[in-house]
Amino acid sequence: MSSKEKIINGYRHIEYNSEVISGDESAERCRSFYEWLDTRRSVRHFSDREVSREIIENIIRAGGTAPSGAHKQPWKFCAVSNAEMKSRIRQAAEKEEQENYNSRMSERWLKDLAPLGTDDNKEFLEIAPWLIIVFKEAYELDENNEKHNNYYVNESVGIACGMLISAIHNAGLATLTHTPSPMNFLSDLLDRPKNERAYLLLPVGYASEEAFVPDLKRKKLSEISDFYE
Ligand code: IYR
Repeated sequence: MSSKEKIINGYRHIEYNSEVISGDESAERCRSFYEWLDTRRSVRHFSDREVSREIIENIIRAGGTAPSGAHKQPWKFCAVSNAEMKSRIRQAAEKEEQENYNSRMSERWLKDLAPLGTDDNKEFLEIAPWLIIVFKEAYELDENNEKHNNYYVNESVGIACGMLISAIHNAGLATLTHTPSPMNFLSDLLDRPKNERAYLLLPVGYASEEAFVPDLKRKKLSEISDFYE
């Protein structure tokens, strides 16, 4: 519990009590955090083993800690475990993906995807015990039903999804970022309000005992960074 407070622009601010740790401790923590994050992979082979609602709730809470433009928290996480609903989502997603793989995607795109081994079969949408569909809230309505656009919505929701994915990994669970395109069928199937747009679909569950992932390599530090010291 923080004790000190301050009023800024008429609003209460509370003291931020950051943990004070040594440089060595920081170095050790971020090395081991990176090594742990590096074990995460996008998984497409799931077990149907049950995952409790409590686990999903805390994963969503973790996603909801993300920073957002003007603290509008412009996200909604829809968690689906209902088998009938999952099956409807699979059917609609596969319909779009068939179009994508057979005509909408360019030759180059298909070539780039070849190493991942993806196709229009989205069996995982029924096998994984949960689907989390993330919606972004493009705008909010005030008391007079007037629209006000949210700020930096894509950035905010993207960050929240990153935190959600880390929380899923932390729970010993697997996921992948599935983006059936176009995704508006999700708004219809889940009967979402008009200010929400589907952003990302994440199947969540335990990886199946025999799960395979492509043998991909991440870019090296020197390829993903430039330092200006
Ligand atoms: N949405 C399709 C295709 C796809 C596109 C990209 I870019 C990927 O990295 C992976 C798949 C699908 O989910 O199969």
